[in-house]
Amino acid sequence: MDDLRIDGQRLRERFDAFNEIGATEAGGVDRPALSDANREARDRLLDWFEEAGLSVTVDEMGNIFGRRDGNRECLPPVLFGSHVDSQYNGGRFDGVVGVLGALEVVESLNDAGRRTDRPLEIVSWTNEEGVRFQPDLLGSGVFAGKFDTEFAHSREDQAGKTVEEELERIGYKGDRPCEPRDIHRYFELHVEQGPYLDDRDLSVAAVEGVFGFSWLEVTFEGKADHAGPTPMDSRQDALVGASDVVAAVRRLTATGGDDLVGTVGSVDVWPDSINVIPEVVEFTVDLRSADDAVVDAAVERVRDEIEWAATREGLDYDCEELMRVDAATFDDDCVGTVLAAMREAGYEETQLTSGAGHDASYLNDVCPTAMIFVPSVDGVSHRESEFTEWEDVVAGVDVLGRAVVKSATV
Ligand code: HGY
Ligand code: MN
Ligand code: MN
Repeated sequence: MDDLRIDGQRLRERFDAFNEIGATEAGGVDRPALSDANREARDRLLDWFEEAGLSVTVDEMGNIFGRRDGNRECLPPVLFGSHVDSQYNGGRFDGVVGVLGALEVVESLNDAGRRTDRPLEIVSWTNEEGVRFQPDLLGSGVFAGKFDTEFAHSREDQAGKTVEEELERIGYKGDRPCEPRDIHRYFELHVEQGPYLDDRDLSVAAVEGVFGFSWLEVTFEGKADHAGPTPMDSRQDALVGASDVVAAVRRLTATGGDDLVGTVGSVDVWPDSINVIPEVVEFTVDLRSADDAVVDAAVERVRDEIEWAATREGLDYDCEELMRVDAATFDDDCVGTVLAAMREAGYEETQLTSGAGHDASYLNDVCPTAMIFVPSVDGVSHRESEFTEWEDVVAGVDVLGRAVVKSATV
């Protein structure tokens, strides 16, 4: 890889131009999956992929692939990339570093006039975040055979729009089937989104696996009534039930397993009026651990807490599991290739497990997979102030390029 130079300036200009799309006042981005901003971002990627000489295909889930021929076209490709859909008020680095970093590796190979033995494919996955359409990791999930296309296309946002309608509306419902195919290896560069690397002043790490997680959607139904005359002992207050479960999730994570984390991130109250007892409350629970048994036990415990809270307050309830992705342990050889690339580039060999979910979790069921992390300053992510020092981004892309070239050399 020594004859390859990552052009940090070119990458920085591209990164800044890309993040003008859907930019928010506070310096973040608002590019939820299949939104107009997401379409504009996709259009920009297609232009850049084509300018870099890649042959571009879009599959029926809107996943975008850019292929660079190898000397031995008959061999399965090395695939690398990430996602460009964002949280509603998300950071500029989450996902984008992996897609534009992959493009920069291709540009650096073009600059060096170098063709790898294996073909290369870079990818931008649809709906990684799962904020507008659940479940998350939808595009990579169909690619890995976790969901069928019909299910994925039918998923609706809060306005009742389906994934299929929105793919058609923005012009990204491709013809290519979205299904597992022969891939040699998958690599994903991503910001860590936690404090580990930043606390240790490290620039890059190999990722050896990803937490498993469950998303629950809970509905409590009580009775709306007047906030004044209704006696306290005759109320059926859906928000009291929900609050009990929110507190239980926090308590549970203190004892359920040393790496267990739990979050209630979204709550809707109806009728949401200052002087009406809440009748319906819908909320979500996100439970994660590197150990699937810990996640399973936590889900069972939360289901019990929901039932107990409903009984105490006289509520009806429903609890649906929106998604369950198993913990992923990446392929030793693949992780070893990343560590060798780090060694070659002069970085201290560090590896860690990701608490954030990634498309790589599903690719891990298709082919040998590994990830590369670069630090998030103060561990911040899924917030507009998300930041990674530029020299760390370039370090990550350098390691990505070395790992990809090693894997693409026969
Ligand atoms: O939820 C996650 O960890 C990812 O950002 N979709
Ligand atoms: Mn991400
Ligand atoms: Mn994210």
